[in-house]
Amino acid sequence: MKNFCRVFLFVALAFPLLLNAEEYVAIYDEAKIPAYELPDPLVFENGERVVSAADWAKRRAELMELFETHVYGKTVLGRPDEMRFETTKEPVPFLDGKATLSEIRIHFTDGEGPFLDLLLIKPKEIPEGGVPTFVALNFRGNHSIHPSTEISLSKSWVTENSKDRKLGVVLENRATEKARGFRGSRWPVEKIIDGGAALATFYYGDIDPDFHDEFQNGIHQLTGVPSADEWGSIGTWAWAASRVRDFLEEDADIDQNRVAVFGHSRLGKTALWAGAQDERFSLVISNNSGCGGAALSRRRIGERVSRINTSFPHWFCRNFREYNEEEAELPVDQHMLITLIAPRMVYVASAVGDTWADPKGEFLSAKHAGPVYELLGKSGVGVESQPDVHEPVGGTVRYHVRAGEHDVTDYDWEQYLKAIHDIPVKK
Ligand code: GTR
Repeated sequence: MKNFCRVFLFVALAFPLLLNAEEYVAIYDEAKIPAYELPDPLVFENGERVVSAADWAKRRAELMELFETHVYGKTVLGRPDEMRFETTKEPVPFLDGKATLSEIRIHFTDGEGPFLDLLLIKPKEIPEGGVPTFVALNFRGNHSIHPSTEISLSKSWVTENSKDRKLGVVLENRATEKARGFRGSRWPVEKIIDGGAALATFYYGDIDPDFHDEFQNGIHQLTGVPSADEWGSIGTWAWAASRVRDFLEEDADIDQNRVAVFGHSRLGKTALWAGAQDERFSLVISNNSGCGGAALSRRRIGERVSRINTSFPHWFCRNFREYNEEEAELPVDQHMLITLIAPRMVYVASAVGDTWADPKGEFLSAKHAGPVYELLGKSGVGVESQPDVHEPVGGTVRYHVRAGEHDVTDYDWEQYLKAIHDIPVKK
């Protein structure tokens, strides 16, 4: 018996160690970053310098193609001719009457086939010129942002982890009634309404459920399996944000000059890519977006290209895998993604405890986008080094790092509300 116990103990202890042998080891020590040189957004691929706004337009096109080919993949679908908007819930009073809530199903075909459900919450009083609006992607279904039973419970496939099972919010990959509002802490809806903005939110899984099925489900049903330089899931989610933007164009209540796109984490990566491609977003908000988002790939801190492509093989285009251990070979780095948004406003936000996403790398991207903004007569972050916690910086390019973990908090939203009102009015 004693021997059996010994063997049992040995197996129990050794097995996880064996399993961990291949485990990814993240670097957090700045001293371990190999020397790197960032590619210059203001130098053409042929080595010539960008010296004017006209040059920049050409360089921007060059960079866009590089990101399409090597990182996110080409967006293979435009606005489908068959796209139609079905109001599934006419506006009802919400938040004690200070807001209205409505639901719209955006169909991408004239039949059954893929659609997204948009939840639109607007202040009751619409100011002259319309209300600034956040287009925001959510992780767990529209019902997860607020407990109101006015919000339809999503019927789409949703992720299910052990925590969800314990809470009873997801059963066999479907949301339950208990899921209403369970992600409410990330969505201070009342603060947004009191802050004079509207919220247009949708569940990213409506477009492409977030697991790798070799691109069979979601919007891929319309476009087929992508080739190596065509979109992965991030590309599809970004495309969906643009279809929501299409819908908002037809709504007279919306301030068309002040529409932001917002996302957290993988959806922060998505927001940046959506904002880079779609110039109708006049503010682009990346909340804790990390690797493949705002963080510089060449720093290799926390999550690296190799790790993200292994854990999430469906997010980026297949070509991105070529850079798994070869960040220095990338023809771009993530500061250049931010330059694609210029001269429009961009907000990069980090959290001190979110080391996996490399907060300093996120700051440096925002900073190194500065020269392009300056060339176009706008301001960058305006500081040399990462500011202290809760000290937002910048003008057209903004940045803050807050206390706490990988999350979205009221503090973050307070800054985004200020930013959306600061979007310059077009003359
Ligand atoms: C992590 C992933 C990050 C980030 C995050 C999220 O597992 O490594 O890149 O995207 O998920 O989206 O919550």
